[in-house]
Amino acid sequence: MDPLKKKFFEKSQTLLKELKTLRKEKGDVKIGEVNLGQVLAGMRGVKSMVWETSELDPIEGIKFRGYSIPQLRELLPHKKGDRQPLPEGLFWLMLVDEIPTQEQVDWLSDEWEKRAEIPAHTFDILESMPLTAHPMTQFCIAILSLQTESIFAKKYAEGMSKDDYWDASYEDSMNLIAKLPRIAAYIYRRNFHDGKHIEPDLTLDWAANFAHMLGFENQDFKRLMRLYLTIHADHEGGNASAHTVHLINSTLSDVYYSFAGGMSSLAGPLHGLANQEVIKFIFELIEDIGTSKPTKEQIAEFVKKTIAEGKVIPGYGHAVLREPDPRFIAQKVFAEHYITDSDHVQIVWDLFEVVPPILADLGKVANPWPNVDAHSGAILVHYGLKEYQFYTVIFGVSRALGVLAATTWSRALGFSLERPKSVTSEWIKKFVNKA
Ligand code: HAX
Repeated sequence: MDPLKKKFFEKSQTLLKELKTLRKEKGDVKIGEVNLGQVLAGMRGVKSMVWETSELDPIEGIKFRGYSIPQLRELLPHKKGDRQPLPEGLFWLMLVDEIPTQEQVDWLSDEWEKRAEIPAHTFDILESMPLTAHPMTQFCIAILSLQTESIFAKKYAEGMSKDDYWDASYEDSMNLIAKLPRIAAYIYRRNFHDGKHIEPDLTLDWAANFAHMLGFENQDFKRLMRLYLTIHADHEGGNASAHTVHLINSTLSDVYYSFAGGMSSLAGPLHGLANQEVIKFIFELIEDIGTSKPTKEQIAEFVKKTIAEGKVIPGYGHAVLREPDPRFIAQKVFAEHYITDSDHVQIVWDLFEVVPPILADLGKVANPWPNVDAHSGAILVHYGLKEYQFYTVIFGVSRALGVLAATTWSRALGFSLERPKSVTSEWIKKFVNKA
C-alpha cells in the first residue's frame, strides 16, 4: 500500500467507528432548523452533509483542515525559489489532515506523473468535437470518456465488498487528478494553438508541468499556477460543483461520472464560469469607455449601466461569504508582488473600490465584496493567456483536488445515498396557512 493510502486508511477507519457510534447514540439530536425562506432561496445554509476537507466561514473565508490561505502559503512545501505552496501539499493535507514534508510532496508529484497517461480514445473523442464547442464542454466530455478506466466500476462489476469502496475510489481519484492537466492542456492547444501539443515534462511538479503543457515557460506563470491550483481546490461541500460531485457519487457512480457532473455545474455563470465573465466585462468596459486607463468615475458609470440593464456584476457577491474573499486577496497579493504594469489588473483593483458601495446601495445584495473570480482573469491576461473561454477549465483542474479527496472520505465513511425531500408549492401554501 502506498504511504498516502496507508495513512488515509488508518485515519478513516478511526473516524468510521466514531461516526457509527455517533449515529447510533445521537442520531436524533437536532443540529439546525430550516425555514421557508431557505427552501425558496436555494437551500441556503441548510446543514445537510459532511465534508471533511475544508470549511467556509462567512467572515474569515475558506479554511482547509483549519488552515487559512496565508497560513498555507507559509506551511505547505514550496518549490525551491518559489513562495507559492505546491497544490500536491494541499491534496495531502486535505486527504489525511497532516501538513506533508517536502519528501512526501515530491513522492506525490512523481506518483501523479506515473498515472498521467491518457487513453487514445479520449484524444479521438476530443478531435471529433467542433472547435466551436466551449472548452468546458470538451473538458466534461473528455472526463466522461475516461470512465472506461474506472477501477471502482470494474471492481464493483466483479462484486467488490463495501469495505473496499474507499480503496477503488482512492485509486480512481489519484488517476483522474494525474490526468486532468494533460486533458486541459490538450483542449487549450487544440483550440487556441492550431493543435500544436506539448509533451509533459516529467521532471516538473504538477502545476509547473500544466503551465509547460499549456505553452508557458515563464517562471512567474508557473508560480501563479501553483497558487491558482491551490486556492481554487475546495470551498466546503455545499457549493454547486462540490455538491454535484457528492450527490452523484452517493449513488456509487464512480469519480469519473461524478467529477464530469461537477464540472457541468462549474460551467454555470453564477459559479465557475464567472471567471470568464469577469474578464469579458473588463474588456467590454475598456471598449465602451474607449481607454484601458479609465477613471473611477467612468468605471462607476459602467457598473451602474450594467446593473440597470438587469445584469449582475460578475466576480462580486457570494452565497456564503460576507467579506472580501481571501482567494481574491491572495491573488491581489501575488499581483502586487509580481505585476507592475497591467492596466487590466489596475481595473480589477479600481473595481474593488468602486463596486462594493454601488452594490450595497441597491439594498438587496447580501455580499457586495469580490469573490475568487474577480481577479484571476486579469493576471492570466498579463502573462498572455488571453483566451478567456478556457479559464473555467483551469478552475476545474484545481477543484478536482478538493472534491476527489472529499469523495474518497465519503466512500470510506460509507455515506448513504443522498435523498432529500421535495415539496410542491401547493404543500407549502397549505402548510404556511395552517401555521
Ligand atoms: N451584481 C448585481 N446584483 C447582484 C450581485 C452582483 N454581483 N450579487 C447578487 N445580486 C443580486 C441578486 O441577483 C439578487 O437579486 P434579485 O433579488 O433581484 O434576484 C439579490 O442581489 C440578492 O442576491 P444575494 O442573496 O446577494 O446572492 P445569492 O446568494 O442569491 O447569489 C451569487 C450569489 C454569487 C450567485 C450572486 O452574488 C451573483 O450572481 N454574483 C455574480 C456572479 C458571480 O460572481 N458568481 C461567482 C460566485 C463565486 C463562485 O461560485 N465562483 O465559482
